[in-house]
Amino acid sequence: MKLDVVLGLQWGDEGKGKVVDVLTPNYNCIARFQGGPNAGHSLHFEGKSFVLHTIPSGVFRPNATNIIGNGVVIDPVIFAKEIAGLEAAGVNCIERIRIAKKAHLILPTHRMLDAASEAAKGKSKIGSTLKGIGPTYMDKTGRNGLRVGDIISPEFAERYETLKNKHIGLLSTYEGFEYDITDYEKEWLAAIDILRQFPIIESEYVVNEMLLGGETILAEGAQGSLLDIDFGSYPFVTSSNTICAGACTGLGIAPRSIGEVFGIFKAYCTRVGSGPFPTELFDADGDAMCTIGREFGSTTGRRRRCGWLDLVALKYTVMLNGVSQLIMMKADVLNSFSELKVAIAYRVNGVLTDEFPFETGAEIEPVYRVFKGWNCDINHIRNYEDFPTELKDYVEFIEEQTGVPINIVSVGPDRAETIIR
Ligand code: 2SA
Ligand code: MG
Repeated sequence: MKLDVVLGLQWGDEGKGKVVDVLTPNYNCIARFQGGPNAGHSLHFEGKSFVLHTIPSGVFRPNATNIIGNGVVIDPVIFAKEIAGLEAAGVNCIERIRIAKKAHLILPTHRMLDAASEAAKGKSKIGSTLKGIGPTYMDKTGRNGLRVGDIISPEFAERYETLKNKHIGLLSTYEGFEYDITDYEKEWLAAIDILRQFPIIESEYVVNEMLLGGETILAEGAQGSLLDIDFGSYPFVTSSNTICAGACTGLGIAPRSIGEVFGIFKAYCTRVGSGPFPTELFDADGDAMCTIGREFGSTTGRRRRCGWLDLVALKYTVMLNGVSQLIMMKADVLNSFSELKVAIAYRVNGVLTDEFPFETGAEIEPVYRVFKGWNCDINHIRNYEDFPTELKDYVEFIEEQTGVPINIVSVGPDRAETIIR
């Protein structure tokens, strides 16, 4: 068997949680391969809402195994809170969740380093989620990190102290930065004991054996491709590879084991945090997208910046990921718009281009193609054939531009409001 990948093609919050939930009946295993509690995957069903940060979105399906892969960074406190919430909702977590030994741990001091670094940057801050993601990946690549597999070692306490003290030394170089980790550290140490109760596995063997045995696996991306450490608008990115290639290193599978690549995008764009956003709106249309689409960060509650669909960016991430099927989310948010715009090129410092620019400081002016809006409620529609012509035109234009079919269109937050063509 091959492993399928589902990922976001914009700046995150494309609706990965909902799609994974819709796709999970087809899979024996759902695996996260990068990122950590900076992610917020929202799921709505049976009138209830859940937000997952570290745990894969397959956890609500009784027969699926959920793996937190080696490419993920875990904050035990956030993990334990998520577990408590799920258990309270009747989900048997111990039975359904497996954690990679090689996944790295976010220490309380990593969170402080994230905050100190952001504060020191002032106006040019990244707008990080302050979950300690950057400093944890820095320790991973700097070869200083602590991994989940280390928590069963008798030397764990000593190694924790060593790394913590190193961080305290670093923190003292940030003038005027005050912090106190006492309470969080207590919670953190208690949460390590909760983590220990879970099966801690050599996930690369488990994943490859599953594939050999004919089991189906879906790798679930977090954040979005435009936040990729290599290809996003650096430095306004996250610290992991969010693109499809990240599933290989974040789970230990070979590139030739990748099957379908599901690319998710919203019918418009949002971004939370700093950095370039060429099609961003600062007018009533942007406000309407934010209000109707409830565009607030599911981890931090921050208001998301909103704007028109950007095909320059979308074609770039379709290329980087080798997307084989597109999934369009939140089409219903545009129900009340009489006119829609889609960026088909940019003028970068006055020069026309259809490529995503290197310079984050460049003046980018989008070149728009204007579409007539469908201007009606589409939430109740259950077949593509019944879509208004204007929506079909919108969908088919994106397909033509990207060269990839849009096989799923979401017309509302509920599981049922998902049109599969
Ligand atoms: P970090 O915390 O170091 O990864 O932040 C670096 C940049 O990556 C952005 N980022 C995100 N963007 C969208 N959604 C994310 N998850 C949450 C959500 C975010 C939230 O689902 O809503 O609740 O605010 C996410 N995680 C990281 C971040 O904004 C920085 O621009
Ligand atoms: Mg999110």
